[in-house]
Amino acid sequence: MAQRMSGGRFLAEMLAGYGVTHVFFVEAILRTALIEMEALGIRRILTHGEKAAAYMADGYARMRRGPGVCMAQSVGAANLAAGLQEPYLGGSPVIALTGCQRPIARYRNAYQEILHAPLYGPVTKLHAGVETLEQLPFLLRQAFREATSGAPGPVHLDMSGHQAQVIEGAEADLDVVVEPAFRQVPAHRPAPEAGVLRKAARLLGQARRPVIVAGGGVSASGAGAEVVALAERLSIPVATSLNGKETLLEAHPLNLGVVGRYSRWCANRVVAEADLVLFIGCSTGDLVTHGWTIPRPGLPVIQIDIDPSELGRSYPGALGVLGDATLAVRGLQEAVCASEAFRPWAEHARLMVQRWRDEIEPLRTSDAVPIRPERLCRELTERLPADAALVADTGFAAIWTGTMVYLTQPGQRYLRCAGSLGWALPASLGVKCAAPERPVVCFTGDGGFWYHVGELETACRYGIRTVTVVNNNFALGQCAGPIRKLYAGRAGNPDDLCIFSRASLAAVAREMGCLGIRVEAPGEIAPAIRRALAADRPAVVEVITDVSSPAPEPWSPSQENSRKGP
Ligand SMILES: Cc1ncc(C[n+]2csc(CCOP(=O)(O)OP(=O)(O)O)c2C)c(N)n1
Repeated sequence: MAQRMSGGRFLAEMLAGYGVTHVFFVEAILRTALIEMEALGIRRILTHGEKAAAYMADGYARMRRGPGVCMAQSVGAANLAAGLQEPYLGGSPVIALTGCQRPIARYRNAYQEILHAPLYGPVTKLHAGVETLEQLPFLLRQAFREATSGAPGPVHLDMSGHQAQVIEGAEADLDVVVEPAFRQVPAHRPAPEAGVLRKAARLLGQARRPVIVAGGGVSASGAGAEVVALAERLSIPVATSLNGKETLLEAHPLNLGVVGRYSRWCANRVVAEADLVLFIGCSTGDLVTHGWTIPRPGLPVIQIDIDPSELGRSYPGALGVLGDATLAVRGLQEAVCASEAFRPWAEHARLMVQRWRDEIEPLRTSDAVPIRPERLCRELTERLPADAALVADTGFAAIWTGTMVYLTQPGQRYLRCAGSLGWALPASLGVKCAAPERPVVCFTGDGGFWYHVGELETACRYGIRTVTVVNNNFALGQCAGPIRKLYAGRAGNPDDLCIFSRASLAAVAREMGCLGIRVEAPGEIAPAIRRALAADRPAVVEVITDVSSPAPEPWSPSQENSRKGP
């Protein structure tokens, strides 16, 4: 039944109806809607920048596997759009709401406004203008629908009035109709065609050295158990993308680890040796395939994906299985015959992983000062609670955590930056908002930490108790090596391009109200992490490491050093 209500009330009721518990924003936007939201129990998280608000909504969305909402007024729209690049690349259902000048003000030097469409086009699945309140019900539902359906991603609604006041201030007879399917990802679970599954089973049966590469689509679908069951049934080794790391536990004998450019050499070698690769919910971009060399072009490939446009994208001729990963893998399991044929191959792969483990063990147990990042990863592995979410920044932070922090418990989650340095700190706040009962640990370099350091004040203000572990080498570590190499023999100062001051990040954090601990010796890491996890406020553990401890280069089929710069 339609009811007379304001746009602000309608928006608040719809968000509550779709299960949104937090919104992330910078003033001044949708003020009356925010007041209505308070009455409905939605928490309003006021941030220190629109990009951070987008990252928080992104972390929130990835953790919940459901929509996250961020908002900005017109002049903040460009900052907010910048923050949508990350959820766009990460396939995260973020809904961005902005204000824009009324049509009569546009193209007349309207105060504080440029065109929004060109900013949002490349980073959203849907960008729509809301000129009248009557449009809002349709466009808001469409926003939830598009964000959560198929391959999830950000959407944007540009609402009339630079603070969206035209929409929220208007009144109309409105029905609060919520479509529950779009409260979470996946909104739908399309089943693959039986004939295609039979073909895939046949191809798999003809292989001698198959490998599974599991991506973020496995997590999004909740298909981890199905992937492990299929792998176990046939003894197929499993590599993952960084986003797919949650798929199986570290100790699983079929787990090869992360493959691609940010990877373990053992995973790269085994996937390169495979004679068939089964990608499951994996984007086949250059990061996971190490520049499309692993697997090599032309190798038989089967690809399971919910997005038809991904099937064959980088491996033309791939057998495409369109559908939800859980249903597709279950269907494939039913279509294959259990077999021992791949056992020797799986054993070969396991030994390769064991060799990698033996090789890095001395670094994981190193007592060196400055601390080795590998030792930090081991300490973090051992302290990570069974239900923790680990949120990792990009660059070395992704390599260290992706390859050397082990997930040992089925309840642990791993959420990693798709590539935007500085994402992890604000994203971890969003993750904690989505799962307040879980311990949330952010892992970042100091370069990443500095981006949004002010959000620690936000965390303190709202009591968002995250633990931030900073691998502090006082430098853009991933860049320092290549920059110094480029300078070799040339006069000048490479440090200008990549070295920071030795400011104490723990002290900066303390000033904002956090628990801040600086750690300089390996034996201090465990007690510091324990204290941080038990703290009654957000905590920062600053671990001093050495910029001359770079993360390992990826193994290439050509054995050439083919790592691209960050
Ligand atoms: C928005 C953005 N700008 C620049 C980069 C390039 N980049 C990748 S890693 C990196 C250095 C990271 O330094 P830090 O966070 O201190 O971590 P470390 O490498 O020292 O572990 C840079 C500048 C990026 N990925 N994203």
